[in-house]
Amino acid sequence: MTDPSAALTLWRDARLATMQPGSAWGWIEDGALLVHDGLLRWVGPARELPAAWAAQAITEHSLGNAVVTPGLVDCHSHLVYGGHRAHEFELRLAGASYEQIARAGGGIQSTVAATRNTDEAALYAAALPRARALMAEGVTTLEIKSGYGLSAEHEARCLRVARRLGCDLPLTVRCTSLAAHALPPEFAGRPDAYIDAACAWLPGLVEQGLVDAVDAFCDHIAFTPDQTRRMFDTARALGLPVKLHAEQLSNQHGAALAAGYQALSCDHLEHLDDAGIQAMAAAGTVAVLLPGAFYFLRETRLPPIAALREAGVPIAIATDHNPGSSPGLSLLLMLNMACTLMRLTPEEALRGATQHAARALGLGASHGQLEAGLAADFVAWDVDHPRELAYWFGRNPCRRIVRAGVDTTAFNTAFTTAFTPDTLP
Ligand code: DI6
Ligand code: FE
Repeated sequence: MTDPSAALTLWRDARLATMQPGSAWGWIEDGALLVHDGLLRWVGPARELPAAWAAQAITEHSLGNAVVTPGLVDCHSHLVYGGHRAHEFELRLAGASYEQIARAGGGIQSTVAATRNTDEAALYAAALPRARALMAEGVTTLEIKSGYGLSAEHEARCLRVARRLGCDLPLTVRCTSLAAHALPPEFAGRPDAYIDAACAWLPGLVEQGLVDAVDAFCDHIAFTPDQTRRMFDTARALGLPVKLHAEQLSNQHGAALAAGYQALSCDHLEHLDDAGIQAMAAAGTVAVLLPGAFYFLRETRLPPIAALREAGVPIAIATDHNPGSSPGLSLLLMLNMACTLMRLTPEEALRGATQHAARALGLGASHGQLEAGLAADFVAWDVDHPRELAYWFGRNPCRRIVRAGVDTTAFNTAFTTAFTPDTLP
C-alpha cells in the first residue's frame, strides 16, 4: 500500500502508448502517470485522475504532449567482452562463412581469448559506453550474458562487470550465465567434461549473486541437446529459469527441449519447426527474434513468424549485441529491421521491445508496460505516433527518460550530445 502521506509525482500531458494488451498500442490520448517510490501508482486518462491522488501530488511535470512508451527492454545481449572481430567481417565479405571461421578457431574462440586477456577494469570500461549507447535510445532494462570467459574465474569476472553496470547506471540489468556458449580450448575434444565443469561452478556463481538465468547455445557448432539438458537440470536444481539460443543455424529441436523446462525464451529460431512452436506456445515461452544477427550474417531463412503469431507465441526483439554476429548498439534500429526484414508490424516490434521483452526476462509483472504497480520506467519521444519508433532509422527521437521514477535524461543525453553549441570549436 502507498503511504498516504508520502509525496507523489504527477507526469501529465502525455500521449501514452501503455502497451497494455487489449487495444492498439494500449493507447491513451491525454494521459497522466502518477509515480511514487519508483513505481507507477496510477496510469490513465488525465480527466479520470482521482482527486485524492491529484491533491497528494506535490511535484508535477509536463511531458509536453509527447508520445510516451514504457522504457525499452533489450532482452538479449552479450555486452561484456574484450576486443572486436572487424577482421572476421572482412573475411566473411570475402566469402568465408560464420561457421567456417568458427571451425577454424576464430569466431567465439577469438573473443574468448581477447576477453580472458582483458582485466576486469578494462572489461568494464569497454562495456560501459556500450550500455550507455543503448540507454541513450531509451533502454531502461538490459539483459547481459556471460559466455566469453568459459572458466569459473573468467565467467565470474564478466558477470561481475554486468552486475556493476546495473549498480552504477540508472539501468535494470539481468545477468544470464551462458557458460555453454562454446568449448574453451583447454577442453578441446571433451565437451561433456566441459559441461560437467560448467555445471559444477554454477552454484558458486549463484552464491555470489551473479546469475539470474541460465542460457545455452544448442547447435551443431556448439552443444548437443543432451549437454543442454544437463545444464538446464543444474539450473533447475538451483531454482534458476532457463533460456536457449535455439535453432539458429540448424534444427536441434532445442526449442521443444527448452519449453519442457518452462524456458523464459528461445532466441534466434530461424530453423524452428512446428513441434517447437507448439511446445513454446504450451509453455508460454517467448520467441526472441534477433534481426541484427539475421542481417549481419546475411541469413536468408526467416524464423517462422506467421506460425509463431498464429500459435500465440509472444514475440520479442533484441539487439543480440556481440562482436561476432551483431555488433550493433541500437534497439530502435532492431525495431526497424524487425519490420523491414521480418515483416513484423510496428506495433508488434514495439511490444517486442517492451511487454514481451520484459516477459522474456521473467519481468513481465514488473516491467515492459505502463500500468499501476509496475516500475516507473518510461520514455517521451519526439514523434507524432509510436509507429515512428520503427520507421526512422539513424535518428534518435528520445526526448526524456524516466527510470524508477527518476528523470535520467540529463545523464543519458550528456552521452549523445557531448558537443553542445557552447563547446563546439
Ligand atoms: N549466437 C550468436 O549469434 C552469438 N552467440 C550465439 O550463440 C554469436 C557470438 C559470437 O559470434 O561471438
Ligand atoms: Fe546471442
